[in-house]
Amino acid sequence: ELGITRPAGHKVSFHYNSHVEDMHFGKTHPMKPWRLTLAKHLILGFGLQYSMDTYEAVAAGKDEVEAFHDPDYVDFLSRVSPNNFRELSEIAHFAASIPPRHDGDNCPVFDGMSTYLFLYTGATLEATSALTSGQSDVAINWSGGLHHAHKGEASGFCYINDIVLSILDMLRVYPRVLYIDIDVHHGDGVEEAFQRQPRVMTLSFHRYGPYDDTGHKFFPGTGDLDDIGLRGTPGEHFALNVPIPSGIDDRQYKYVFEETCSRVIDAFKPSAVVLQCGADSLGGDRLGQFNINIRQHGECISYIQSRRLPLLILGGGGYTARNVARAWCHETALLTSNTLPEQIPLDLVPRPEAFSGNKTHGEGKMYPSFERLHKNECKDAELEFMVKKIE
Ligand code: ZLM
Ligand code: CA
Ligand code: ZN
Repeated sequence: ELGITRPAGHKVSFHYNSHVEDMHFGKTHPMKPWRLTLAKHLILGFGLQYSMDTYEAVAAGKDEVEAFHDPDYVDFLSRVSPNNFRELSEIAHFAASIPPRHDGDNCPVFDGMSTYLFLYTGATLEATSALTSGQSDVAINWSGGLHHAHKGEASGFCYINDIVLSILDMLRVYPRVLYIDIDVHHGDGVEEAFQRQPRVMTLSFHRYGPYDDTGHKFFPGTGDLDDIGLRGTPGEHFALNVPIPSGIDDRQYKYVFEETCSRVIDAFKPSAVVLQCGADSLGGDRLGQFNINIRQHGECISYIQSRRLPLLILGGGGYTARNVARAWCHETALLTSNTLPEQIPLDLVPRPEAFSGNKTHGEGKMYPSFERLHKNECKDAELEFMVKKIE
């Protein structure tokens, strides 16, 4: 052993299967898989594929998905379609979260759904093995990061929890895994799966409060400060939540994110990190209520990458499609140490008229300003109070 090592944090791989783009959750459903088409075109348009290993992902196997999910539920997901879901639901109590029972608007059964689910999961599992085998230092799957799915139940646009499956794989190789979630929603499914597990620390930043801007509870309504893992089990203190009021801006987000993550990484000493990069925390998101810019969203990713641990990068929410694409392209550039020009090379991205209702896409503005997009302001004192409490 001469002790020659490849410098850490340099080899990046990208795991994706374009067939996930073909799916439609329904006409007005906020989750638009075609945001991944936009992201892909930007990434390819800038030539970022030359800075990474790119892999066309294959679908996950049912057996792989059963490492976390109930076999009956997996079987249901693998066979369900708009034509047969009524018959299947009748014999399957676990389909309670699929229409017409409840939450059916959120988690509809749509054409090609099985293909979609097993492909995004396959991409995450491939990305995971690129890391655990030591082939990659950073592995990216923008189609993954579906953090709400439970063992036997779909929730909040998520059916298979690819994150939990990935962490379970990682635990075979790494002593400790840190999960960080910057989606505007609480990463409840991942937290719940590992709430008794001291080898996995889950940390979610999310919109939380008694009521949101519209007078309703912000989904899923969990993840308060005192939610720290299951009490009385070894997992107690191995979950952490940062509940945030609406309107938080770049400076404030940078403060809570870096203060919290530095302490968590120093104390927990993870062997690897899974980062869910939901882009619904951006200002101007159709569902989100934060006020942060693509630049700060990206800085969160750079901050974690600078700790030089094996890093799995996943997508998640993000409902203003053009901004999702800009953010994830920008972050792919950061992860591969590329600096992008301020202008998108217009000849390389799909023309705006191809996407009705998205007239601003392709205007060439990479870093839109979101200043004062939300009416609500977030008070510094509230955030300081929280960081003190987390200490
Ligand atoms: N109703 N259609 C984030 C998951 C957020 C629960 C309120 C359904 C919507 C939303 C669905 C077309 C991630 C809730 C909502 C209406 C109960 C949520 C279908 C509009 C529509 O027009 C819509 C008929 C739909 C859903 C809005 N749902 C907005 N917010 C949340 C789930 C997922 O980003 O974290 C990760 C990918 N659900 O607020 C209701 C309470 C169902
Ligand atoms: Ca979150
Ligand atoms: Zn979300």
